[in-house]
Order: sequence, then structure tokens, then C-alpha cells
Amino acid sequence: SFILISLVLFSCVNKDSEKAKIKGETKNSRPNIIFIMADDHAEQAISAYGHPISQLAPTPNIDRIAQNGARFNHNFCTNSICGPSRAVILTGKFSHLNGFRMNGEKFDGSQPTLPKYLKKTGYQTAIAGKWHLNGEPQGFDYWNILKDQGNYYNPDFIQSNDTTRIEGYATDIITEMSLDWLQNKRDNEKPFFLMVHHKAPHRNWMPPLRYIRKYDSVNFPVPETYFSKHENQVAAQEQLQTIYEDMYEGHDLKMSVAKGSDSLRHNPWTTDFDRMNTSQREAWNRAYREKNDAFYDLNLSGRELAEWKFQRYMRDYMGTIAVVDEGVGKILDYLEENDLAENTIVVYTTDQGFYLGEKGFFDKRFMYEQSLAMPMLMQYPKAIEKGLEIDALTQNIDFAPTFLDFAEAPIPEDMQGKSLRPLLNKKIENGNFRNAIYYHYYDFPAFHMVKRQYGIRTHRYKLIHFYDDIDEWELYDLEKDPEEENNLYGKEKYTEIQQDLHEELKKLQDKYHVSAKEFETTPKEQVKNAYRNFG
Ligand code: SGN
Ligand code: CA
Repeated sequence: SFILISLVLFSCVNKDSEKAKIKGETKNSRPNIIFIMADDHAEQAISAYGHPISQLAPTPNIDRIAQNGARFNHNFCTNSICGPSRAVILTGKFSHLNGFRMNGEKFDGSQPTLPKYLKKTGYQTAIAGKWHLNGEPQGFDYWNILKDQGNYYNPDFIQSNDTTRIEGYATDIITEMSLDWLQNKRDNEKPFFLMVHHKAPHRNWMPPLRYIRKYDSVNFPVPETYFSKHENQVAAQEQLQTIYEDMYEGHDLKMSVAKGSDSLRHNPWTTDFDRMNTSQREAWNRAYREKNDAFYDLNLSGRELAEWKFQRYMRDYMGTIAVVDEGVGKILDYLEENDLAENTIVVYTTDQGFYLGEKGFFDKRFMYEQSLAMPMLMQYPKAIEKGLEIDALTQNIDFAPTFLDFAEAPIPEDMQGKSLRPLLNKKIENGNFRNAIYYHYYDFPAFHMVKRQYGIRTHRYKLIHFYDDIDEWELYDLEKDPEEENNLYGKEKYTEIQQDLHEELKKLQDKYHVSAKEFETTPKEQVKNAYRNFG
């Protein structure tokens, strides 16, 4: 009977490994990695995070990743702006070391990056969608990227120097391109690393025709701080990203010049609309004319007008996200239907957080919570338990070390982040991962005129220094004041905490090799001109 049992067991094991092969697992079974990143997708707009606003425009497919795996509750960027965040992800290094501190700079593509390291260890690498680092991607076996920021309708894509206009809606195109690579272009013998980088829900929030009215009857809750006066917050007082003051009424809010008209109010860049073909444009105009005419009938002004603008912004923004969510669903379905789900790490994240009317804002850049946060969900059924919550302080510098760790490749010593793998397989406690994170934003003077700033955030406190044309410190107790409306800097009761935070900040700057050069300021005349240009 022993022999019989052994035989049965043997044939079971054999069947299993047979099945594993059919399942499409790679030879050495190192995980595949699909990194899906949206552009400017606020945590407040991912229903898995539970914010009230997201419950009115849920993201059921993105939420599947949270159900299947882990939700990061305190994941942050190091520099809340597009190109810089992408450069950090690729290199595992802060902006001052990877050299890409602000949009508009050129990424030094010759430096070592995550895709290059993965390729070296036997992975197939691919990227579809937004790149925004100037220059061609390096280290990818396949790449097909949006030109510059990319357009929602009929966008241009660049592939080996060839620019092609592709008819359709950017988010759908990027999803299809990714699926096509998975299905038809990759080498089935190798583990793969695929980056799916959406343009949505980036400004100017143009929903697809099929969702152009999706949220028209939803009234999104206006944030408590929508009309904040930013007391004791000089940088917030001087920014140019307040919805009801700075959004372009044509380009952003799609408001017409008069009832019955299709002509837009302030619309400095016509390309976004001009790219539509005749039938797209007609359908678009029909829908917005009706909405705009209804607006004229309301005859709004003052606070009511400001709140109407918030609703228009939210309806369009959420409309673009509905398509991102569908795309995530298609990719997850593909993995499940092809028995790839078990052995594939799927990440959903965004290049930085975003304001949905908190403090009156749109856009990002500030070290305040909404734009500092980088929502992240990660599934890997083989190694990550379902419904896991990660409360550790994590950052985008950690992504590259994490993927290399899962790929069983060495983590280069000059990478500044830490692998998240021990957190994900519960080898270390959340509280012991990191005491504080470092942040540094440089893109001033520029769009929205958000001052240069750096600072640290611990589990409970945040210390920020705004510099360049000002010299202002802010301190927040996130437990007592999650909205960051009460600047405690210089308050006697906080002397000791403030002192500790200053010391911790100094330590982090030393640890991460932040040199004096990083605190340079802009000539006054240049700042003045910029306020004139962007105002
Ligand atoms: C564009 C946007 C800005 C945005 C920057 C950076 N204006 O310039 O609102 O802050 O991109 O965004 S737009 O009307 O032209 O879209 S980022 O995500 O690329 O960093
Ligand atoms: Ca962005």
C-alpha cells in the first residue's frame, strides 16, 4: 500500500507541475510584473480607499487589486510632479541624484534603471503610454509612448522615432496596446515587466463620448476646505491652482461663451478639441451645449458658481477614470483567463496625488497630504495575502528595489529606497519600516506657481519649508488636523516636537545626500515675470 500511496502522490505532483507549465508560468517561476500607472489619479477617487467622493464614482476593477492583495495606506511620492516621479520610479533614487528635478528637464537615459536591471536578469520589458521624460525610453524591448503629455482624442504615439496618430480614445488605445503586447508580442519563455502608463485623468479631463454624461446627475460632496483662506500659509495664498480662480473656463471647464453657443471661453490651447474628427466633435458639442445651456438657466454667481465649477470638474475627471477602471478590468481578466494571475504582480498606482477641491485646489505639487499621497494597490496571489493593509511609510523610491527583490535580482547599493517585500510577506512590522519620509519639490517658477519646498513627514507630524522667493516654515499635527489648516510652527506647545523634526529632517538630508545646490533660489525678476505669465 505504501507503494500505491507513493504512486498516487507522485502522479499528483507530476500533474501539478504539468499544470503549472500549461498555466504559462515561466520556467523559473519568477513573477511577471504589470505596473499600471495613471496620471494624477487622486486617492480620493479610488473607491477601495473609501473616501466619500469615490463612493459616488466607484472603481470596481481597480478595487479588485485591493481585494486580491494589498492596499498601501501611507505611500508617498518624493516630488509631486509627473516627470520627476517617473524618474524616481525608474531609478530608485531621489530627483537630486537621478537628475530629473522638474518637468521640462531631460532624463539622462544612459543611467542604470529598473527595466535595464530586469532585462539583465532575464526579463522581457515593455512600456505603453505616457513617458514624459523627453528622449526615448531605454531598457525596453518594446515601447510605444504618447508624444509629450499626450492627448485624450486621437493621440500621437511614438515608436522608434515614428510618430503615428491613432484614432480613438487614449485610455482605450493604451489598454489595447498592452493587451496586444501580452497576447501577441512577448516571448512566452521569459518573465515579463510591463508598464501601462495612462494619460488619464490628467488635465484637461476630457471624458470619452460613451461617458460624457455618466456623472451629470451626481452631486459630489464639496470638500470642507473648499473656501479655505489659507491662514498662516503663505505659499498656499500665492499659488495659482484654485478651481474657482485659476481654472480656464474654456479649456478646463468646457464653458461656452453664451447660451446656444459651442464656442469656448478661455481656451489658450485649442489642440485638445481640434484633434477630434467631425463625428466626435459633433457628439461632444451636442452634449456640452446642452449642459452649458442648463448652466446659463441657473444664473449662478459667487459661491454657487464656484461650487458649480467643482461639479463640472468632478464629473469630467471621474468620467476619464471610468475608462481607466475598465482597462484595469480587461488586464485582470486577461491574466485570469490565461492562468497568469497567480504568478503575476499587478500594481495600480499614479505618478502623484491630486486635489479634488481640498483647500480649493486642483493639481498637485504641495507637500500637503492629497498631493503627497501616491495611492498604491498590489496583488500577487502567490505571495501577498488578500486584503492586506500596509500602514508603513513607503515611497516611490521603494518600487525599483521591490521589483528587483521579487525578481530575485540583486538590489544595487546606490538605490535609495528599500524593498517592500518584507512588509508584503509580513516579515517586518509596519511601524519598523521607516520613521519619516523626505520630500523635495523644485518646479518654481512654473505653472500654478507653487513654491519650492522640502520637508519630512513622520507617522504623525509634518514639517515643511517653503523657499525661493519666500522663507516660511509650516508644521502640522496630522492626527489633530488632518486637513492641514492649522500651522503650528513657532507655537510654544510644539517647541520640542519642532526641534525633533528639524533634527530628523537634517539627518534625512544627510542620509540622502542632499547638497547645498538643491536650495538655490531664482532671480527675483524672473519670479515676477512668471507671476505675470501664469496669472
Ligand atoms: C500641464 C497642465 C498643468 C500641469 C502640468 C504638469 N496644464 O502643463 O496643469 O500641472 O501639465 O502635469 S494643461 O492644461 O496643459 O494640461 S504633469 O502631470 O505632467 O506633471
Ligand atoms: Ca501627473
